[in-house]
Amino acid sequence: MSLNLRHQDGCAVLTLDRPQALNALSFALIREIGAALDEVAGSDARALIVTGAGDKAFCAGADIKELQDRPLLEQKRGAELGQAVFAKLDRLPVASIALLNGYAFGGGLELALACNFRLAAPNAALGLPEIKLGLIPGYGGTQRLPRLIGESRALEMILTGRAVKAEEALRIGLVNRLVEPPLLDAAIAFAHEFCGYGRLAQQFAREAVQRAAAATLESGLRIEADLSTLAYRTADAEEGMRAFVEKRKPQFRDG
Ligand code: DAK
Repeated sequence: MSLNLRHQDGCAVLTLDRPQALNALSFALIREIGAALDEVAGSDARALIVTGAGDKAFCAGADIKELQDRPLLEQKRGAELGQAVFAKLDRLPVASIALLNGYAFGGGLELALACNFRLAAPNAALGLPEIKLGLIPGYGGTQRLPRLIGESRALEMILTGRAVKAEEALRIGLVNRLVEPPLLDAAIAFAHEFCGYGRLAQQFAREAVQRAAAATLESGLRIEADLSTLAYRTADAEEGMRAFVEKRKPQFRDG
């Protein structure tokens, strides 16, 4: 196994564990990530944190040694596998946080982009260096990066392969926050900012926001009207509003 899944303080913590290869994504590791995400989906975790073993890298990208000399059809299947596994993060019942503890390059950054949030350690460096190998991103980078930081900035990163350090990543909206060691504690504290609210309301909110990218404003507003009405029908909403009126802390039960 090149992956480690454990639970801590209500969070599932998924650690890419190939530090000798800077946690590079072999196809076997991508499959393991897929299986682990299924496990997280079925667990009672309230958030997912994805990080890399060691203090040097979150993930240095696709395993370049493995990528060489493969038939085109196999390459296409590989891209589809990576895309499908990373897309599982969109459908996960809980929000996901990429804890970038060093290099986040190529497929590693694409994995982080598929998470809902990104936290950057002081030594984080984020980039899509595929162009330097004669390649272009294949695990969602050309689609998710422009949605996050805009077309022009995304193209600059993709065409130059330039790595962006933590401060710049924060400034351009590529990461949500900078975090200091102990990094996992910082990520768990971030998760706890939303973990205590009802899971259903969080799922509806994530779905409404995720669908904004593909929808016209008109159809997006309809989706929001439907999902906000559905949220209103939950026991958690009833409890939340009653607790406000009774001036007490709500007890959400995910119902
Ligand atoms: N793959 C395999 N091994 C890697 C690796 C990688 N991506 N990155 C690092 N390593 C290995 C190194 O080979 C070295 O192993 P040994 O030589 O000791 O056996 C070990 O990790 C330590 O690395 P370095 O000695 O290079 O460490 P440094 O601190 O000097 O440099 C670095 C760190 C991150 C700057 C450097 O390692 C580096 O530039 N790494 C490569 C970054 C990169 O180019 N990543 C891949 C981008 S391409 C697809 C289409 C496209 C893609 C995928 C699929 N399909 C159509 C299926 C593209 C994906 C990408 O991610």
